[in-house]
Amino acid sequence: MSEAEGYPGIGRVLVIIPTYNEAENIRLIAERVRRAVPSVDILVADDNSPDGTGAIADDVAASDDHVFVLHRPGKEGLGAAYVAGFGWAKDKGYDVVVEMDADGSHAPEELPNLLDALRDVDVVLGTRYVPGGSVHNWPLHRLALSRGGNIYIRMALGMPFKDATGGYRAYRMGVLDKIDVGTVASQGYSFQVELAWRAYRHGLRVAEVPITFTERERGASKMSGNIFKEQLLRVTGWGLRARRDALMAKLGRKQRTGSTWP
Ligand SMILES: Nc1nc2c(ncn2[C@@H]2O[C@H](COP(=O)(O)OP(=O)(O)O)[C@@H](O)[C@H]2O)c(=O)[nH]1
Ligand SMILES: [Mg+2]
Repeated sequence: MSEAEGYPGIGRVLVIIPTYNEAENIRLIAERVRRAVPSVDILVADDNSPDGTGAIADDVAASDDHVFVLHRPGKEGLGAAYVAGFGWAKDKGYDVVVEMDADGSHAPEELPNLLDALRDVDVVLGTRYVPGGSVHNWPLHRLALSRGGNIYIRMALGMPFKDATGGYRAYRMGVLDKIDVGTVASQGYSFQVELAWRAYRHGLRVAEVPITFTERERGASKMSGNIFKEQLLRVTGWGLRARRDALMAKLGRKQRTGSTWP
């Protein structure tokens, strides 16, 4: 297959990398992605980073016609950057979008594993918490927060995924319309949970593929207490609503069939 047709059996792939103050990382990650899978394109979605990430990304794009930059006016959170990137991908006719962090936590060298798995499904979640997956250089409290968060999500939502908060994923483009991604309200990392939840509720085919997550060596994390709180509140709300809907559906059915409901 020629490079113009994209990744074999998958088509044209756009790797979206959201950035906020990733000046020390953006050049390296773009190079690693291009080396690992030369057929993919990259879109850097930068929120006008004060450290000049956007200008460095422009520089990379100027010397590589597979790299593009979406300049956004200011910091609006990971979710908004991805939604804008998805819209860009749709306009340009890509077949698949990939989410990837800029800080090297998601190894571009593992991207073929995600894309190969996508041949049989609609969404691939890169997963730290299945056999073969791993987390490196995270302090214990961060690991506990992530693992505990995922256990809570499984309990609250009754969805089977082992890693619903991860940010290394591949989606077929058609999926994003099906789950109406433009209406996703989450700002921070609950964006990832919301997309997994919508995919699950729509009965889409979702696969989890093991990944090796390595904490950043350069630059600062944007994780905050508020981001964690947003996730907790939203997940609890979705879980309660799902239970209420299930109950209403059950009661409605009983009413119609004239069973025990008065
Ligand atoms: N465009 C944009 N990118 C963001 C924002 N917040 C985080 N990111 C990017 O999202 C990715 C993950 O963020 P990071 O700080 O590494 O979070 P952590 O890995 O959970 O500690 C990185 O590429 C960040 O630069 C934001 O508000 N806007
Ligand atoms: Mg990170």
